[in-house]
Amino acid sequence: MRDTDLREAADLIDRAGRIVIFTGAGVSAESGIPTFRDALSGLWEQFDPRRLATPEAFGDDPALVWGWYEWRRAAVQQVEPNAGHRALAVIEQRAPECVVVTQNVDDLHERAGSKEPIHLHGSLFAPRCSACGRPATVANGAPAVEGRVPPPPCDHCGAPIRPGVVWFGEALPADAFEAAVAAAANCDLLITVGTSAVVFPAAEIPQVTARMGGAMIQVNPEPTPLDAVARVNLHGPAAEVLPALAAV
Ligand code: BV8
Ligand code: ZN
Repeated sequence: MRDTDLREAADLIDRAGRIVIFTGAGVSAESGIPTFRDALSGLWEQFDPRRLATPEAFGDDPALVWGWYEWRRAAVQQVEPNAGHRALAVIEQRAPECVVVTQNVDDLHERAGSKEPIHLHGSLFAPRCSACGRPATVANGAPAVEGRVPPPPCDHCGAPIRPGVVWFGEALPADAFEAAVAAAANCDLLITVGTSAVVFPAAEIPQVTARMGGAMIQVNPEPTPLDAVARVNLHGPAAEVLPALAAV
């Protein structure tokens, strides 16, 4: 990552009136939360996350899928936001207007001080009834076992509680997606961090900014389809690049 790129990125941020910060699993990697593409550890190693994160998997084996999400939720509760999350919160606070749009289902942006991030794919902390949709509460702390955990029944109708995330094949929450598209269409600058930009329709968000003439900064150690439309590509890990960017 060249100093000139960092300088150019910092200038784009200083000159921007309206900023969108768009994040994927890579921004949480240095907190110790594996991305979807990293090999899942332990019991889950034998499973493909893209097959587990589906309504079919939950229908076939609710205890396996609920156990996986409970394990992931406990893992998030045991880690801290990293310097990348915190630097993004600083950039957000300095900007005249700024909104965080995340594909992540953890609460690390909130815990780092970001205000009301838009969660395009839901949250590990918003389980709901799989039938009547009523919000359900989750016990704090790690599940008793790492493995299959039968989902609790809904207090109201008795159907199984499900994770409050968007599974493959499910529609994104319309209000969240519409708000994200509007912000991306009207911003001067979109900063994309830690996403492979291959899951749709979320991956449309940075493309909207590019089509509407907004500038784009990308932070990712690997190339992605967004390299072609980013004004500045900062190739490095979020917890190293973002604090350097916020400090320029
Ligand atoms: C929909 C929540 C329609 C759950 C997630 C063919 C068949 C079937 C479906 C499709 C198909 N083709 C397209 C589709 C649609 C499908 C899709 O896009 N599939 C892809 C795989 C091709 N999309 C959907 O199904 C969506 N719904 O289309 O519905 C519809 C419409 C109307 C009515 C009914 C239905 C729903 C998609 C949402 C799925 N849920 N998450 C959960 O978390 O369990 S997606 C999940 O995977 C993540 O949220 C993320 O968005 C995505 C990718 O995960 P990762 O790869 O881990 O993360 P990311 O992409 O962010 O990549 C990690 C990046 O970080 C890498 O680039 C890496 O280099 C970088 N990195 C690593 N370390 C660092 C770093 N960067 C910075 N610093 C570091 N240290
Ligand atoms: Zn119910």
